[in-house]
Amino acid sequence: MGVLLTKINRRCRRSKRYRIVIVGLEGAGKKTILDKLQLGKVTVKTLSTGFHVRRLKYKNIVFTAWDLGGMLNLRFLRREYLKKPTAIVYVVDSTDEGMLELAKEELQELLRNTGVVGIPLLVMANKQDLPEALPVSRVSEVLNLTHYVGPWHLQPTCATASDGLYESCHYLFLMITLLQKPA
Ligand code: G3D
Ligand code: MG
Repeated sequence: MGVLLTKINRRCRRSKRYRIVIVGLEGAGKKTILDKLQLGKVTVKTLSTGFHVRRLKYKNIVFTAWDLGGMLNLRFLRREYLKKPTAIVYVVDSTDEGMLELAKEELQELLRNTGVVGIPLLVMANKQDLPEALPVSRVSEVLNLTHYVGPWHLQPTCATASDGLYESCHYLFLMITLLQKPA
């Protein structure tokens, strides 16, 4: 992981800052993922609405992690904060199909709000260690990923065991450096 991040950093130092937004419903595993990646100190900001935002800076890559609460009245707020990310990392809990449906709606709303067509999208189908976890093929189906217009990758993960995190970084690296110009 460290070697890969060093490569990303080296690559990014030559260019502008990349802004990666990590989003997902509460409890999907974002904090665990960021903790496992050990990218640096995480700043947690809790808005008056109870909405959590974590900002994490690794050299000139900025990760912003959001908990999406599924609350429609927060959409304006999201639009304000989610301007022009370089890529979106979308973390879902693979164990609950009902929540995945909600996650799909949130993702679609989010992509509309960012106004960025075809932005690289990395979906992490997290909690694959649990027996009730849906297979990635089903996660892909529920999220309707095959209709996504830009480059995307769906990665099965178990954040608590760090499984799939290296692969996630690898695909993110490929998508943001090879397919996307810096913002
Ligand atoms: P969030 O930041 O998206 O809200 P968290 O999610 O990272 O806080 O994770 C929510 C809970 O899910 C945590 O449990 C965390 O340990 C657990 N979790 C995260 N990833 C995985 C995973 O891959 N597998 C399993 N089995 N659990 C996971 P607690 O008990 O601390 O609330
Ligand atoms: Mg949480």
